[in-house]
Amino acid sequence: MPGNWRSSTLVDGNPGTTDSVALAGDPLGDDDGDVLVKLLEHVLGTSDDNASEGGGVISVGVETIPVNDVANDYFVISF
Ligand SMILES: [Ca+2]
Ligand SMILES: [Ca+2]
Repeated sequence: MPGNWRSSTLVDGNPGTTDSVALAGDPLGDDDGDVLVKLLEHVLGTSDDNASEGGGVISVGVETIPVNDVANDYFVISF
């Protein structure tokens, strides 16, 4: 299978057409200022033109987590 193939988002696929949506603009930009970059908004299907969509979907932070009985600080991404 060629490396650029992917599964369709539609049941039974969409032969002869595409359902892909190209990302336009700076993938690291945040036009609506909701702290979610355009690339993540694209992946999540939210709008980078609307701060009420996407903000709060993903949060990042540092948490102290015990692993094998040793507690350390870890970078955590929650969604
Ligand atoms: Ca955004
Ligand atoms: Ca948004």
